[in-house]
Amino acid sequence: MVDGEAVKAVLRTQRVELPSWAFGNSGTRFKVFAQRGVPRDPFEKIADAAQVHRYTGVAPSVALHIPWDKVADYAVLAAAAKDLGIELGTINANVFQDDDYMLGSITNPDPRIRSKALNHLYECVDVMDQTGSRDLKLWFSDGTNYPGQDNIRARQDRLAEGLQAVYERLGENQRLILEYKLFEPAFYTMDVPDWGTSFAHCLQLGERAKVCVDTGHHAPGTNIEFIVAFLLRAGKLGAFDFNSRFYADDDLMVGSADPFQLFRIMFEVATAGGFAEDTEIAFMLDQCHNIEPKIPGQIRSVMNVQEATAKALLVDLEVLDAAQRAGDVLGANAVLMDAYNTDVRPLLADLRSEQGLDPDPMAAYAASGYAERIVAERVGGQQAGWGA
Ligand code: LRH
Ligand code: MN
Repeated sequence: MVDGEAVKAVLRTQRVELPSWAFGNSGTRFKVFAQRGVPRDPFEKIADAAQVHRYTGVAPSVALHIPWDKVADYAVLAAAAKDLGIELGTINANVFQDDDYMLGSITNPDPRIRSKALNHLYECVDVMDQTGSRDLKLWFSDGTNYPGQDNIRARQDRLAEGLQAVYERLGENQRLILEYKLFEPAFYTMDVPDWGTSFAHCLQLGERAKVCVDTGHHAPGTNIEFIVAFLLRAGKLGAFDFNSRFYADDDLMVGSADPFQLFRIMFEVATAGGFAEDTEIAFMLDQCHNIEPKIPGQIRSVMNVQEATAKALLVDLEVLDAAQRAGDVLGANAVLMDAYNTDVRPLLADLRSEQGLDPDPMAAYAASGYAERIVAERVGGQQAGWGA
């Protein structure tokens, strides 16, 4: 039997990083629904992120997106975060919202536009120097919509050149995290469409270049835990952008569409030692709460990550190993299903009580009055969003 205390000891060290943009308005091309009480600036976004950490105890950092979170002085924002008991995390670059990037950013045929995009990436490294962030996350919307529109190999040359230039600008304790995506906004080729392309570029760049697995960025039916196991074995899994989807890049709450898939992913992380206190993996959420309240949506998402992790840690590895060696297919599968079918909510409630937290974070937040307070206080001004 797996020792519940040992599982709790690992869960106590878990860290889930929140996306600042999840607290702003978001939507689809059809509509971005505004919600009352939404932050108007990065300071209000980190205040909301701090609420999630306050009630879950495992969300001590918030990722920023530049320029959505542009401020005059990032050291002031970092100090404000510290006062709220959290810290600023991954810096996300944005070379996907400028008219100049219609045909690409660092892969654009026009060298003037490539250097403009590169300058933004350098600016993001400067922000990291001010916030003390370790990771620069790069997702490129770059791609083409029609066969023949551009030379696929030439774009890879430009991509490699741009990535090399950014990599050389990083400090020795800083990392480049390259995120891939199968499609959207480009619909014929994306220049970083899959894990293999990101992996190959990261291998070429060096030790401090790692792959980001966004769970919404694969073709339907993709076995994401295989990708995770492969990247872990190669020491190239740098980060997750957790969310879930029924169809495309739906950015729904992690674990809401397919909790069994999340469990299978966390099982590969657990068996590769990825939940060690000094883990190199950044466990981030990348979600949009288009119609649901955003802070409770983030709290629920963090709890879904905790539940999947707890179930993964409950797998009896000794019994599993014996069954696998014996070729006992059903026996081995049953070991995993037993863990997955275990109700871990009492264990997590105990853990929270032991951490001095309310065992029910959703109820505790609802009872805090914070939601009503921000609706009353945040009147006027420009609500935060993607600015798309
Ligand atoms: C692209 C993406 C990327 C972010 C953006 C908010 O789909 O997953 O990680 O920059 O969403
Ligand atoms: Mn993402």
